[in-house]
Amino acid sequence: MDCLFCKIVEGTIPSTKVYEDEYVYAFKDIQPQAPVHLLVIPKKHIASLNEAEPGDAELLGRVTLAAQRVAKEAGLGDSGYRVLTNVGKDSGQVVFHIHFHVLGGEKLGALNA
Ligand code: DGP
Repeated sequence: MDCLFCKIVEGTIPSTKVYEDEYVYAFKDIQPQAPVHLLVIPKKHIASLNEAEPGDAELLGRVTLAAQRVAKEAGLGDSGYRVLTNVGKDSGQVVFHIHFHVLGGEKLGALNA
């Protein structure tokens, strides 16, 4: 499958890893939109939240808790942070392997910016 984030998980495309376990991979976004901008993904290829299925519930829980973990490890636990996933063309999703952005390190702007 020709998927950028699958290649990052495999290591054939380099990334700056901040966390990895059996199910989840997290790394620095290459085009940061905030002082801290991380991406947290399941290693399993799911194109977007639209394609997630009930059987992915535990996996997505793991991804969500990994987002909490990397945010805290980046020092955002007290100041707060934003976790979001873009879904489809109106959201601006450009990489079709589900990913959760973790943004923080400054006062964040309005959600619909
Ligand atoms: P989205 O618009 O939600 O699909 O966000 C995709 C994000 O992926 C965007 O913030 C930039 C980031 N990105 C794209 N290509 C690469 C890459 O090769 N490496 C890393 N680390 N991030 C990437």
